[in-house]
Amino acid sequence: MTMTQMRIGRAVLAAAFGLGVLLAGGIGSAAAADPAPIADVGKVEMIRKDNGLPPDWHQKGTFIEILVRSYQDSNGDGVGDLKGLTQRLDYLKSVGITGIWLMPVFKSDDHDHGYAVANYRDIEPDYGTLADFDTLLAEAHKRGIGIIIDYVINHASAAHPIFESAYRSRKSAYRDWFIFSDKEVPGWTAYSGDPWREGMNGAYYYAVFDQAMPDFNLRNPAVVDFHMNNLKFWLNRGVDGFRFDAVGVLFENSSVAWENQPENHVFMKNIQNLLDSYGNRYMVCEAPSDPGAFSAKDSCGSAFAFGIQKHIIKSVKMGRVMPDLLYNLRTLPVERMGTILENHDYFAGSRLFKQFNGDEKSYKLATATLFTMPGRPFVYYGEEVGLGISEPVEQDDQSIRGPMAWSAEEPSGGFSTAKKAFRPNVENWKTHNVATEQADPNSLLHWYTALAQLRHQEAALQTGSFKPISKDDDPIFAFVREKDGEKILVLINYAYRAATLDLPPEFKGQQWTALFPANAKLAIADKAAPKAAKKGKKARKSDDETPAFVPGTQEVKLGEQQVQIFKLAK
Ligand SMILES: [Ca+2]
Ligand SMILES: [Ca+2]
Repeated sequence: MTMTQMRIGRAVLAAAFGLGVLLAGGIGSAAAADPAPIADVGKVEMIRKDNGLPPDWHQKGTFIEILVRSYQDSNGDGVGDLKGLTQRLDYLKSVGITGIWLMPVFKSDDHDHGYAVANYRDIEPDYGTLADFDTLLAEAHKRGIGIIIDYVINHASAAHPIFESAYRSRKSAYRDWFIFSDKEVPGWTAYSGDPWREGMNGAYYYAVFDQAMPDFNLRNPAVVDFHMNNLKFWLNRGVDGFRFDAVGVLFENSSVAWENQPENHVFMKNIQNLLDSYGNRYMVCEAPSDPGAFSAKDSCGSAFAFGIQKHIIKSVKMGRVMPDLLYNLRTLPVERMGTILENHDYFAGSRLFKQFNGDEKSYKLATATLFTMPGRPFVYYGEEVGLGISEPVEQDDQSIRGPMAWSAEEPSGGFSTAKKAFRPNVENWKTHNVATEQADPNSLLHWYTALAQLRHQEAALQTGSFKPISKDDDPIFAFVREKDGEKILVLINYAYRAATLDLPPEFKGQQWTALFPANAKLAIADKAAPKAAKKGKKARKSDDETPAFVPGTQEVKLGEQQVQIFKLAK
């Protein structure tokens, strides 16, 4: 959730639902009528369903984040849908994808990103039906692909019937589902300013992101049940887990304690327990300001490793291993986390293609880092072909959510047959699309596919330990991943020139076989003596200290921006 998302949420809502009138308190008499039954309230019994995926499937492969609206239109209305996505599952499998994160697919009031949910138990009409969703899930499972769906706990759409009821009457059965105050609440400042919004009849309600997205009162057990029942609704259908939105702001205790509160972790642990009771499910949280804490076992168990993507990209741009990259890999539980290079929010960065100004060699170095370091890699749809920016758009974030480019065919690169899709084609759709890159063995798509498949096949790359050989500011990022006696050596030269790196003594005499590229040769040589070695300086044996020259020690050499991956021969 970002500021631009909030603004578009409000603008679209106000236009579509007359929310401006509602929020200005213009509707006073609506409470008299009996409300219609609300679709997503009520008990759901747990029905366990085996998803047929391998145990710990989510640790073994590569996820892709998909905005259904932008992926594939199946009926020519210019908007992506679930049937269209189902048609592309074979493609995703061919790239080596084993997990999909769907951005919100529930019925929503924003008709854009989907984070203003209007019904937690139905599909966004633009995307199709529950039956379409069930088909997508079954077809994904047939291909060994799991699907996790976005779920918003913190807030509903202001046009959700439960909030409309709560908003209009103090006597509403749902009044205590949200956070109201009968008087002004001074002294609060959140992301978009004062989170207390003026409601009807002198009341105020709490909405941390936007007036059109009121926060739930999660201290009310009925609200907890509401979410638990909705989660069961989807787990019963066979979804493989969830991506939870904005878990940093679930509970608020005061004007200086409204983010990352202890209650948030307890709440998320309860949800983790629910998923555990279904078995073989996976959940990952969005908590940009404290991802390590939310990755703990007593919290979400996994969260996105926000920050690391910037350190990877900066290392590539600077041509050396940034200290922050090594520091984060040392201090965060990255092996539990979801790792990314880009996503649907600008706060995580622009499209990679933009960040690297179309320089594919640099792009490939970042990708190689993502796929070989610990964590669960999450690719953002189109990242694998270098999808660029879509312009013009009304809000920044929409430009990084452009239509997927499948081919160079008019009108919209295979995304839709409509003359005008809901959003402009991305800037580089003619060159950076699936068909064009499938025909080019040096393309980004082939690079991604090879790395995703390598990671899928090597357990040490999935869940192995991580031991860096490089130190801060070295041009080459070198590390060893190890699991069950299998060792993989990763060498990534970030520098725009050939570079060398000292190797620890145990490399002497070891035999490494090439994994990537298949014809890679490990260029290890005895280290040449420095020309002006200080007299009398003793060689040090300990590799904890900066090594001085030791006769017979070795170094490895890589060409400019070269990537090599090896496996220790047995
Ligand atoms: Ca459509
Ligand atoms: Ca909240």
